[in-house]
Amino acid sequence: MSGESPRPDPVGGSGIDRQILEIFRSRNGGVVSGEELSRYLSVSRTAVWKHIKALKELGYRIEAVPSRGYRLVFTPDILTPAELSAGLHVARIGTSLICVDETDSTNTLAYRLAEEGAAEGTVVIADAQSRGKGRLGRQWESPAGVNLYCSIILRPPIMPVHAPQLTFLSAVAVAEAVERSSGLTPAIKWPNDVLVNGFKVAGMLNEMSAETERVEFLVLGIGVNINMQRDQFPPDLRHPASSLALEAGREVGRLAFARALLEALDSHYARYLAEGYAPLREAWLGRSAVMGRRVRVSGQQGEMRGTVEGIDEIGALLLRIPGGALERVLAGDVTIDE
Ligand code: BT5
Repeated sequence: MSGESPRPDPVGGSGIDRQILEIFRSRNGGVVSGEELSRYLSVSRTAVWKHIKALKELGYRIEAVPSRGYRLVFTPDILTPAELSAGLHVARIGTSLICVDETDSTNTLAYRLAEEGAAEGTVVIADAQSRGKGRLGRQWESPAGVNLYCSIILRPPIMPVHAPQLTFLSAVAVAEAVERSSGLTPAIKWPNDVLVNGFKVAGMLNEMSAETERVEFLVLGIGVNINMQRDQFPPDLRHPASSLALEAGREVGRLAFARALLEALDSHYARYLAEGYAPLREAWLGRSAVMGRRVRVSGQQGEMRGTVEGIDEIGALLLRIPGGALERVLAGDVTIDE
């Protein structure tokens, strides 16, 4: 497996492998002759054969049909720009896709690319992370081949104080993608854990570069446990955790999930830019697991109990505490009281 350099080919954002896959797809499982491929791609028959061999090594099943050509019979569930962008309907988020086998943290890589000028909507995806980051220096377990680890670069024209509004973008989009790809019913716990049947299946970590008056860029980091198995979870979890596959009782396609996620992020972000925070806040409240519930919040100032009444303009949790006062909580871990 290669390191963290983006791979333009095979099956990167451009190149012959991607074109071969596009031709196969346009035939819907039909046979394509080697001669046709070589003519279309302006390469030799031997070169075509070499590319087909490389695709097979990635897990594509391509049958040779004697004296007629080749046929694509199986596409692996791998996260590559070619597969992700096939049939993806987005205007901004996901128009530039960078997929690597492994990196320390997709957030770190995306942050670096953003500093170097990467465009808004650039998405960084890794099959595995060696030092996946949780909040407050915690670790995010990131085994290869089973989950989604991605980071999205945004450059919204907003003040830094409003940046927390966009933490809700990830949670709402993940919840929609969970529903679309697995049929499960997700709920969001403030600020942005996504739960299924009370188990944490996704976590988000946002990072920002800003001046006093202006956000330079935001990196939305999203980790989703898709097909992770029981024995792959670390032993001492902060919150009981699970994966979509464990909850649904069947494997869930990573590609289908990732496409659904990018489309949901793209449409909610477009709406945020056009209409502001209100629709996003409504969507978040509609899926909230904490709204109206009695909770405990532990943060830097210790523990607080109360009933959740909503979230405010800057994403703070509004908590009605015993005695009747309304507290605004800016950060902390929430536990729902039974
Ligand atoms: C989070 O932190 O939930 C944020 C996780 C963000 C991960 C994504 S992956 C792509 C991007 N690149 C990164 O480097 N990070 C982001 P927090 O609420 O602090 O939860 C972390 C805690 O959850 C850990 O201390 C563990 O107890 C537990 N945990 C670790 N790995 C987990 C997993 N895969 N699933 C569920 N819980 C996990």
